[in-house]
Amino acid sequence: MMADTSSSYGEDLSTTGDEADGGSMMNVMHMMKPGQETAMGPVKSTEIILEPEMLSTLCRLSASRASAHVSALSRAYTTDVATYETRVCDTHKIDPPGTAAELTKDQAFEYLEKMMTIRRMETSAGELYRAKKIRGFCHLYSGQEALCVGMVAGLDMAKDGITTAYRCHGWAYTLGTPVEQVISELLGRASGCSKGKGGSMHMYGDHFYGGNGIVGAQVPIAAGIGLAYKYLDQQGVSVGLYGDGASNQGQCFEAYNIAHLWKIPAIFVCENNKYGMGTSAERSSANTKYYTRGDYLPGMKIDAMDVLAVRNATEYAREYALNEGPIVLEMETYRYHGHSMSDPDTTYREKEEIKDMRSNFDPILGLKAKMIEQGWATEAELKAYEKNIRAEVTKAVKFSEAQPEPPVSSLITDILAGEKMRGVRGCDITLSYDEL
Ligand SMILES: Cc1ncc(C[n+]2csc(CCOP(=O)(O)OP(=O)(O)O)c2C)c(N)n1
Ligand SMILES: [Mg+2]
Repeated sequence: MMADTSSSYGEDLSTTGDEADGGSMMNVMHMMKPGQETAMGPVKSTEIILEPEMLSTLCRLSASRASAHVSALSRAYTTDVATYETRVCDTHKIDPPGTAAELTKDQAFEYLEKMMTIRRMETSAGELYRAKKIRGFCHLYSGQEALCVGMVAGLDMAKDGITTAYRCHGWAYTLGTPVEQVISELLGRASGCSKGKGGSMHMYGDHFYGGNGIVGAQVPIAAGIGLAYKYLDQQGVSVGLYGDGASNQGQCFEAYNIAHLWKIPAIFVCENNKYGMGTSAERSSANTKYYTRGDYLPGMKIDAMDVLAVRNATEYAREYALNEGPIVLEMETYRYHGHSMSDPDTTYREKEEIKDMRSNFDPILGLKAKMIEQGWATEAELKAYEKNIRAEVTKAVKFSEAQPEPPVSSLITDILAGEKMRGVRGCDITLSYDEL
């Protein structure tokens, strides 16, 4: 582990500019040390050198875009940044990504805020369920937060798409749905992200294709979205997430097959949280090396309790999927609660196991420790930070509880996108709600 304690902080280099010009500029820009020889003579103090190739690249850009790039890049080199070693990925038919992961102070706070918000949001959802205010299904994501936060950090969400299963609250939030819309949806309120008609398992958003209740069904959907990206030459990657239990569904293998044949830019992600309902991975899967299950597809196993490992592997996989085609990622994670709220969670795993995971592998505690180690915050400051997040989530719950339920007339809307509904059996769609 090494730390570079530069005096101020700014943006993440990898998010500045588009790939076409910003990306190539990165290759010719160096941090030069005092005394180091350059074509322009020895460097007098630590400074950023723009090499001729980079200067000409900048000239090709419009003046305003060029200056935006320069200021962003310059700021990035005065960022508080630390480098951490992540766990080496086990791999199948592909070289592993590097283990060094950079973390800026800004990124650390961003990831922490997101993970803490999800944790608190899920705790509140559990309380609302126990109070019988949330009805039906409710699958919590506590313990798995580093997965959605790390993956979204490693993707380009202006271009990429995500499809997941029913354990989707954290994904909806990370992909831009405000907490109050997630909670409203769980409570079945009109202010919910699916207008109160989807509930826990059916949340959608920009570049977010659910929220799917049928185990495994999200995998071919993701392959189809990837095919659309390729067909339309959109340079996007489609991510399809499924569980260790879902991984044994035949449709996963059908999706792998067609994705490989057609070189679809897809990342198939097995969220191995060790259980499918009350059945352990060992009892449900003949081969628990989920990253090898794509056979002819390359695969990697990632420590998904570490947000940096997830982000790094995602960046690497995205590049691969765009250029070569599909890849399988096994994200090794853990769920803290039962499968759903109706799962007593006492018959198939030991309390000690959950306790051990919570104390020794928790993604939030792991990131907090790094931030304290770097001197970016004290324990007390992070406690106060968490208290604020808790207050925000409580506000969102209060807001949601005060919202109305969707009107009964909304039962016959939003059935087909962009098209008039052609008729519902047993119901005359030409009648207004009052006439029904
Ligand atoms: C096709 C189908 N079969 C069975 C179910 C019932 N079911 C819901 S969740 C689940 C277990 C899935 O476990 P896993 O894929 O590991 O996901 P996790 O709940 O651990 O996130 C099952 C069997 C379903 N929803 N759809
Ligand atoms: Mg599972």
